[in-house]
Amino acid sequence: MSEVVTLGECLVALVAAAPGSLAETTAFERHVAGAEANAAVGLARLGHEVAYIGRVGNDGFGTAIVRKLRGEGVNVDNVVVDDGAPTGLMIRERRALGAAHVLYYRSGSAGSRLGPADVDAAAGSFRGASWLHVTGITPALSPNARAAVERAIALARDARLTISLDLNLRRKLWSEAEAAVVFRDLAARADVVMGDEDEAALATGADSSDEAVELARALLALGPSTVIVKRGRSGAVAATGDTTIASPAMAVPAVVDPVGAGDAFAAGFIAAALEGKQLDEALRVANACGAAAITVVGDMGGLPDHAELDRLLATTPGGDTLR
Ligand code: KDG
Repeated sequence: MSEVVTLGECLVALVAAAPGSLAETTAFERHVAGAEANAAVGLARLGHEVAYIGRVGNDGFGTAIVRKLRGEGVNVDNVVVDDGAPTGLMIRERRALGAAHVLYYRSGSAGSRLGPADVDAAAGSFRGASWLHVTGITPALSPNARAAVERAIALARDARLTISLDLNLRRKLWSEAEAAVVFRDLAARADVVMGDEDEAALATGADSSDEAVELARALLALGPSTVIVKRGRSGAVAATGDTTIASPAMAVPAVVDPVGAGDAFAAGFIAAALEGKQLDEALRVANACGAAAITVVGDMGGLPDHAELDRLLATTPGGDTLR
């Protein structure tokens, strides 16, 4: 039986083997990626049972994804191998300076064909689980993928699961105006909402230059009971009820690959919450997982297990209650 259920599109990421522009890159490493799959693997490494719902193509990349997730201990009973579409692909530069370009080859992919019937077929996974994790990427993929997220939230509500939403705005997939409507709608039905300052501002209509505490308060007003505003190198701010907590980021000597930090953060937060940790401690765990993720190339390579997490936590300070 799984504690956590998640769903989304798991992709193959071809990541440049060395920093530089895509135009000059000739060698790529093949990684498995996808926000929810990253979070699933992060949770599995921390000892939690996770069920992943999704679709892959009937091709070598799809096989690689299923083998990777299964090998990490994620339950893949509800990953459908779709004969009608290829596995989605993304290609990523690595940059020593500035933002790295990402190309998506995922329009019409197997993962984007996820639908409510796939979630219904996995209904058994919701019974006995404690947590559903969704992101703002899946509803951007297609109307049926958005309906799958809606269906998962409905099943989770019926089964009294805690629902977390990581906003994860992807401007290549939809417009900010489209995303804002869906973010607000999903946030109203989630218990925990997390996002960076831009995403929080988009969802709430606030200004992204507002203080993180104000952004957190604005997110809370959308309906969730706990919210987290992620601030990269400045750590994270969480709010629940009248309490607001700031937690510093863990210092990382060199950022090797920043992609996947948010998913590692989500995995750490959910794991800590499932283990009964208080909000300040859950933030500390989440920040440590996010830091670990960016020290390794690829989204999943740096996700820590419990032993590594404990070593990292031994070196990090706690957070401050702001009010
Ligand atoms: O959070 C990391 C993800 O961005 C990456 O793995 C791919 O899911 C992905 C996306 O849509 O960008």
